Amino acid sequence: MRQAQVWRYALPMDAGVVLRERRLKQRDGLLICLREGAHCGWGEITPLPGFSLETLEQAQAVALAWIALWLREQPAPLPDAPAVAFGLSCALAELAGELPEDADFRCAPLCAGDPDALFAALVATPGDKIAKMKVSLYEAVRDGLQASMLLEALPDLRLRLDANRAWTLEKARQFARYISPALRARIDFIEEPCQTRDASRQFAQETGIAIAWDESVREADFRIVAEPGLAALVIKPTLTGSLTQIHSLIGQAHAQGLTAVISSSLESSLGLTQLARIAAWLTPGTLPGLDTLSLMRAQLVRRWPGSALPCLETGALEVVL
Ligand code: OSB
Ligand code: MG
Repeated sequence: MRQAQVWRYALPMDAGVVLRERRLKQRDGLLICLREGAHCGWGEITPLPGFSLETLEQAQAVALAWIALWLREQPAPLPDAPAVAFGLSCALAELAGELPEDADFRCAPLCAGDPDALFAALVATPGDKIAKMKVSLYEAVRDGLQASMLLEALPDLRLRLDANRAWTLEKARQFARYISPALRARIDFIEEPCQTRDASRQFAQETGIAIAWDESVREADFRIVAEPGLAALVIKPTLTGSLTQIHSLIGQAHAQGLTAVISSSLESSLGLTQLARIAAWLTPGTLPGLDTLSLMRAQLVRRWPGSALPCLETGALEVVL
Protein backbone atom coordinates (compact mmCIF):
# COMPACT_ATOMS: atom_id res chain seq x y z
CA MET A 1 0.00 0.00 0.00
CA ARG A 2 1.48 3.33 -1.08
CA GLN A 3 0.69 6.74 0.37
CA ALA A 4 2.03 10.20 -0.32
CA GLN A 5 1.86 13.55 1.42
CA VAL A 6 2.87 16.90 -0.01
CA TRP A 7 3.17 20.21 1.84
CA ARG A 8 4.01 23.66 0.62
CA TYR A 9 6.29 25.78 2.78
CA ALA A 10 7.42 29.40 2.89
CA LEU A 11 10.43 30.08 5.09
CA PRO A 12 11.30 33.68 5.96
CA MET A 13 14.81 34.68 4.90
CA ASP A 14 17.24 37.07 6.50
CA ALA A 15 16.52 40.61 5.34
CA GLY A 16 19.74 40.94 3.42
CA VAL A 17 19.72 37.91 1.10
CA VAL A 18 20.26 39.13 -2.45
CA LEU A 19 20.59 36.67 -5.33
CA ARG A 20 21.35 37.80 -8.87
CA GLU A 21 20.23 41.33 -8.05
CA ARG A 22 16.93 40.29 -6.53
CA ARG A 23 16.08 40.25 -2.87
CA LEU A 24 14.82 36.89 -1.68
CA LYS A 25 12.34 37.55 1.14
CA GLN A 26 11.21 33.99 1.59
CA ARG A 27 12.14 30.55 0.33
CA ASP A 28 9.20 28.65 -1.15
CA GLY A 29 9.16 24.94 -1.77
CA LEU A 30 7.46 21.58 -1.39
CA LEU A 31 8.07 18.78 1.08
CA ILE A 32 7.25 15.28 -0.11
CA CYS A 33 6.76 12.19 2.02
CA LEU A 34 6.35 8.86 0.22
CA ARG A 35 5.22 5.86 2.27
CA GLU A 36 5.19 2.20 1.45
CA GLY A 37 4.30 -0.30 4.16
CA ALA A 38 6.32 0.66 7.24
CA HIS A 39 8.87 2.71 5.30
CA CYS A 40 8.89 6.35 4.36
CA GLY A 41 11.12 8.68 2.41
CA TRP A 42 11.32 12.47 2.43
CA GLY A 43 12.33 14.88 -0.25
CA GLU A 44 12.33 18.63 -0.83
CA ILE A 45 11.52 20.35 -4.12
CA THR A 46 12.63 23.93 -4.15
CA PRO A 47 13.47 25.62 -7.46
CA LEU A 48 15.71 28.66 -6.88
CA PRO A 49 14.33 31.87 -8.45
CA GLY A 50 16.85 33.39 -10.85
CA PHE A 51 18.69 30.05 -11.19
CA SER A 52 16.14 27.29 -11.85
CA LEU A 53 14.36 27.31 -15.19
CA GLU A 54 11.23 25.74 -13.67
CA THR A 55 8.92 27.76 -11.41
CA LEU A 56 7.53 26.31 -8.21
CA GLU A 57 4.06 26.14 -9.84
CA GLN A 58 5.43 24.09 -12.74
CA ALA A 59 7.45 21.93 -10.35
CA GLN A 60 4.36 21.28 -8.23
CA ALA A 61 2.28 20.25 -11.26
CA VAL A 62 4.83 17.74 -12.58
CA ALA A 63 5.58 16.42 -9.09
CA LEU A 64 1.88 15.77 -8.39
CA ALA A 65 1.44 14.07 -11.78
CA TRP A 66 4.43 11.79 -11.08
CA ILE A 67 3.18 11.02 -7.55
CA ALA A 68 -0.27 10.08 -8.92
CA LEU A 69 1.38 7.41 -11.12
CA TRP A 70 3.65 6.24 -8.31
CA LEU A 71 0.63 5.75 -6.03
CA ARG A 72 -0.94 3.49 -8.67
CA GLU A 73 2.34 1.58 -8.99
CA GLN A 74 2.68 2.65 -12.61
CA PRO A 75 6.40 3.04 -13.19
CA ALA A 76 7.23 6.48 -14.61
CA PRO A 77 10.61 8.08 -15.25
CA LEU A 78 11.46 11.00 -12.96
CA PRO A 79 10.43 14.39 -14.41
CA ASP A 80 13.11 16.42 -16.24
CA ALA A 81 12.80 19.54 -14.07
CA PRO A 82 15.99 19.30 -11.95
CA ALA A 83 14.50 20.39 -8.61
CA VAL A 84 11.66 17.87 -9.01
CA ALA A 85 13.96 15.03 -10.09
CA PHE A 86 16.28 15.73 -7.17
CA GLY A 87 13.56 15.93 -4.51
CA LEU A 88 11.67 12.85 -5.70
CA SER A 89 14.88 10.84 -6.08
CA CYS A 90 15.84 11.66 -2.47
CA ALA A 91 12.41 10.51 -1.25
CA LEU A 92 12.72 7.27 -3.26
CA ALA A 93 16.28 6.69 -2.04
CA GLU A 94 15.26 7.15 1.61
CA LEU A 95 12.30 4.83 1.07
CA ALA A 96 14.60 2.15 -0.37
CA GLY A 97 17.22 2.69 2.36
CA GLU A 98 19.71 3.78 -0.30
CA LEU A 99 20.65 7.18 1.09
CA PRO A 100 23.18 6.53 3.88
CA GLU A 101 22.44 8.18 7.23
CA ASP A 102 25.99 9.36 7.98
CA ALA A 103 26.35 13.04 7.25
CA ASP A 104 29.12 15.59 6.91
CA PHE A 105 27.82 18.53 8.93
CA ARG A 106 31.06 20.47 8.74
CA CYS A 107 30.94 23.12 6.12
CA ALA A 108 32.99 25.95 4.78
CA PRO A 109 31.76 29.08 6.60
CA LEU A 110 30.42 31.57 4.09
CA CYS A 111 31.35 35.23 4.16
CA ALA A 112 29.41 37.68 2.04
CA GLY A 113 30.74 40.95 3.37
CA ASP A 114 32.03 41.09 6.92
CA PRO A 115 35.55 39.65 7.19
CA ASP A 116 35.67 40.34 10.95
CA ALA A 117 32.74 37.95 11.55
CA LEU A 118 34.43 35.35 9.35
CA PHE A 119 37.74 35.80 11.17
CA ALA A 120 36.06 35.26 14.56
CA ALA A 121 34.25 32.14 13.28
CA LEU A 122 37.49 30.70 11.91
CA VAL A 123 39.52 31.32 15.04
CA ALA A 124 36.83 29.39 16.93
CA THR A 125 36.91 26.42 14.49
CA PRO A 126 39.12 23.55 15.55
CA GLY A 127 40.98 21.61 12.86
CA ASP A 128 40.84 22.28 9.12
CA LYS A 129 40.19 25.91 8.36
CA ILE A 130 38.45 26.42 5.03
CA ALA A 131 36.22 29.40 4.37
CA LYS A 132 34.25 30.58 1.39
CA MET A 133 34.14 34.24 0.51
CA LYS A 134 31.91 35.90 -2.05
CA VAL A 135 33.92 38.37 -4.10
CA SER A 136 32.98 40.83 -6.86
CA LEU A 137 30.21 42.44 -4.78
CA TYR A 138 32.50 45.40 -4.10
CA GLU A 139 35.70 46.69 -5.68
CA ALA A 140 38.13 44.01 -6.88
CA VAL A 141 40.94 45.74 -4.98
CA ARG A 142 38.98 45.51 -1.73
CA ASP A 143 38.34 41.79 -2.36
CA GLY A 144 42.05 41.25 -2.98
CA LEU A 145 43.09 43.09 0.17
CA GLN A 146 40.53 41.23 2.26
CA ALA A 147 41.47 37.76 1.01
CA SER A 148 45.13 38.61 1.44
CA MET A 149 44.60 39.87 4.99
CA LEU A 150 42.75 36.69 6.01
CA LEU A 151 45.43 34.44 4.50
CA GLU A 152 48.18 36.45 6.23
CA ALA A 153 46.41 36.47 9.60
CA LEU A 154 45.60 32.74 9.63
CA PRO A 155 48.52 30.69 8.30
CA ASP A 156 46.48 27.44 8.27
CA LEU A 157 43.52 28.97 6.44
CA ARG A 158 42.50 27.88 2.94
CA LEU A 159 40.04 29.94 0.97
CA ARG A 160 37.38 29.23 -1.61
CA LEU A 161 36.27 32.33 -3.46
CA ASP A 162 33.25 32.86 -5.67
CA ALA A 163 32.94 35.68 -8.21
CA ASN A 164 29.80 34.40 -9.99
CA ARG A 165 31.16 35.47 -13.41
CA ALA A 166 31.16 39.12 -12.46
CA TRP A 167 34.67 40.18 -13.50
CA THR A 168 36.25 41.16 -16.76
CA LEU A 169 39.72 39.68 -17.14
CA GLU A 170 41.15 43.09 -16.23
CA LYS A 171 39.12 43.27 -12.96
CA ALA A 172 40.18 39.75 -12.08
CA ARG A 173 43.82 40.70 -12.65
CA GLN A 174 43.36 43.72 -10.37
CA PHE A 175 42.11 41.38 -7.65
CA ALA A 176 45.06 39.04 -8.06
CA ARG A 177 47.60 41.87 -7.89
CA TYR A 178 46.77 42.29 -4.20
CA ILE A 179 47.49 38.67 -3.36
CA SER A 180 51.17 37.85 -3.19
CA PRO A 181 52.19 34.76 -5.16
CA ALA A 182 53.20 32.99 -1.93
CA LEU A 183 49.59 33.20 -0.66
CA ARG A 184 47.92 32.07 -3.89
CA ALA A 185 48.38 28.33 -3.28
CA ARG A 186 46.10 28.63 -0.24
CA ILE A 187 43.24 29.72 -2.45
CA ASP A 188 41.81 26.26 -3.19
CA PHE A 189 39.89 27.80 -6.05
CA ILE A 190 37.89 30.76 -7.22
CA GLU A 191 34.51 29.86 -8.73
CA GLU A 192 33.92 31.37 -12.18
CA PRO A 193 36.05 34.51 -11.83
CA CYS A 194 35.25 35.96 -15.26
CA GLN A 195 32.33 36.59 -17.57
CA THR A 196 33.49 33.92 -20.04
CA ARG A 197 35.09 30.52 -19.52
CA ASP A 198 38.02 31.50 -21.72
CA ALA A 199 38.73 34.61 -19.67
CA SER A 200 38.60 32.50 -16.48
CA ARG A 201 41.08 30.03 -18.02
CA GLN A 202 43.36 32.89 -18.97
CA PHE A 203 43.13 34.26 -15.41
CA ALA A 204 44.13 30.89 -13.94
CA GLN A 205 47.04 30.58 -16.33
CA GLU A 206 48.37 34.09 -15.66
CA THR A 207 47.95 34.16 -11.90
CA GLY A 208 48.43 30.55 -10.85
CA ILE A 209 45.17 30.81 -8.88
CA ALA A 210 43.06 27.68 -9.45
CA ILE A 211 39.49 27.99 -10.68
CA ALA A 212 36.30 25.96 -10.29
CA TRP A 213 33.28 25.71 -12.58
CA ASP A 214 29.86 26.27 -11.03
CA GLU A 215 27.42 27.96 -13.46
CA SER A 216 29.25 26.24 -16.36
CA VAL A 217 28.48 22.75 -15.05
CA ARG A 218 24.79 23.36 -15.77
CA GLU A 219 25.21 24.67 -19.31
CA ALA A 220 24.24 22.47 -22.25
CA ASP A 221 27.66 22.59 -23.97
CA PHE A 222 29.63 21.73 -20.83
CA ARG A 223 31.87 18.65 -20.86
CA ILE A 224 33.73 17.37 -17.81
CA VAL A 225 37.41 17.46 -18.69
CA ALA A 226 40.51 18.18 -16.65
CA GLU A 227 42.36 21.26 -17.86
CA PRO A 228 45.27 23.32 -16.56
CA GLY A 229 44.29 25.51 -13.62
CA LEU A 230 40.94 23.77 -13.03
CA ALA A 231 40.63 22.37 -9.49
CA ALA A 232 36.98 21.59 -8.90
CA LEU A 233 33.39 21.35 -10.03
CA VAL A 234 30.66 22.79 -7.82
CA ILE A 235 27.57 20.59 -7.91
CA LYS A 236 24.23 22.01 -6.82
CA PRO A 237 21.84 19.04 -6.88
CA THR A 238 18.60 21.08 -6.81
CA LEU A 239 19.74 22.83 -10.01
CA THR A 240 21.11 19.65 -11.58
CA GLY A 241 18.80 16.65 -11.29
CA SER A 242 18.26 13.23 -9.77
CA LEU A 243 20.60 11.46 -7.36
CA THR A 244 21.54 9.15 -10.24
CA GLN A 245 22.59 12.15 -12.35
CA ILE A 246 24.52 13.66 -9.41
CA HIS A 247 26.23 10.34 -8.74
CA SER A 248 27.29 10.06 -12.38
CA LEU A 249 28.54 13.66 -12.54
CA ILE A 250 30.66 13.16 -9.43
CA GLY A 251 32.04 9.91 -10.85
CA GLN A 252 33.07 11.68 -14.06
CA ALA A 253 34.70 14.54 -12.11
CA HIS A 254 36.68 12.11 -9.95
CA ALA A 255 37.72 10.09 -12.99
CA GLN A 256 39.25 13.30 -14.38
CA GLY A 257 41.10 13.97 -11.13
CA LEU A 258 38.82 16.90 -10.27
CA THR A 259 37.35 17.68 -6.85
CA ALA A 260 33.54 17.67 -6.71
CA VAL A 261 31.98 20.02 -4.17
CA ILE A 262 28.36 19.41 -3.20
CA SER A 263 26.78 22.78 -2.63
CA SER A 264 23.56 24.36 -1.45
CA SER A 265 20.88 26.06 -3.55
CA LEU A 266 19.35 27.52 -0.38
CA GLU A 267 17.41 24.43 0.62
CA SER A 268 15.69 24.25 4.01
CA SER A 269 17.36 22.38 6.87
CA LEU A 270 15.65 19.19 5.62
CA GLY A 271 17.24 19.45 2.19
CA LEU A 272 20.55 20.61 3.65
CA THR A 273 20.81 17.58 5.95
CA GLN A 274 20.20 15.35 2.91
CA LEU A 275 22.95 17.20 1.01
CA ALA A 276 25.26 16.65 4.00
CA ARG A 277 24.52 12.90 3.76
CA ILE A 278 25.08 12.90 0.00
CA ALA A 279 28.41 14.68 0.54
CA ALA A 280 29.54 12.17 3.19
CA TRP A 281 28.54 9.35 0.84
CA LEU A 282 29.74 10.55 -2.59
CA THR A 283 32.43 13.15 -1.85
CA PRO A 284 34.03 11.93 1.40
CA GLY A 285 36.99 14.06 2.41
CA THR A 286 35.75 17.13 0.55
CA LEU A 287 34.08 19.84 2.57
CA PRO A 288 30.63 20.60 1.09
CA GLY A 289 29.43 24.19 0.58
CA LEU A 290 26.36 24.11 2.77
CA ASP A 291 26.65 27.13 5.05
CA THR A 292 23.37 28.74 3.99
CA LEU A 293 20.99 27.85 6.84
CA SER A 294 21.98 31.03 8.67
CA LEU A 295 20.39 32.99 5.79
CA MET A 296 17.00 31.69 6.98
CA ARG A 297 14.91 32.44 10.03
CA ALA A 298 13.62 28.91 10.63
CA GLN A 299 14.43 25.25 10.08
CA LEU A 300 12.06 22.68 8.64
CA VAL A 301 11.16 19.23 10.11
CA ARG A 302 14.76 18.01 10.40
CA ARG A 303 17.27 20.02 12.36
CA TRP A 304 20.80 20.93 11.39
CA PRO A 305 22.99 20.03 14.40
CA GLY A 306 23.94 23.08 16.43
CA SER A 307 21.52 25.50 14.79
CA ALA A 308 19.54 27.60 17.24
CA LEU A 309 16.86 28.53 14.69
CA PRO A 310 13.28 27.47 15.54
CA CYS A 311 12.06 24.40 13.65
CA LEU A 312 8.71 24.30 11.79
CA GLU A 313 6.87 20.98 11.76
CA THR A 314 4.50 19.81 9.01
CA GLY A 315 1.45 20.76 11.13
CA ALA A 316 2.31 24.41 10.44
CA LEU A 317 2.48 23.97 6.65
CA GLU A 318 -0.08 24.21 3.87
CA VAL A 319 -1.28 20.73 2.85
CA VAL A 320 -1.14 20.16 -0.92
CA LEU A 321 -1.85 16.44 -0.95
O1 OSB B 1 26.94 31.47 -6.12
O2 OSB B 1 27.53 29.50 -5.59
C1 OSB B 1 26.71 30.40 -5.61
C2 OSB B 1 23.85 29.42 -3.28
C3 OSB B 1 22.76 29.65 -4.09
C4 OSB B 1 22.95 30.15 -5.35
C5 OSB B 1 24.25 30.40 -5.82
C6 OSB B 1 25.34 30.17 -5.03
C7 OSB B 1 25.15 29.67 -3.73
C8 OSB B 1 26.25 29.39 -2.81
C9 OSB B 1 26.06 28.26 -1.84
O3 OSB B 1 27.24 30.07 -2.79
C10 OSB B 1 27.10 28.11 -0.80
C11 OSB B 1 28.36 27.46 -1.25
O4 OSB B 1 28.49 27.10 -2.45
O5 OSB B 1 29.25 27.31 -0.39
MG1 MG C 1 29.17 29.69 -7.11
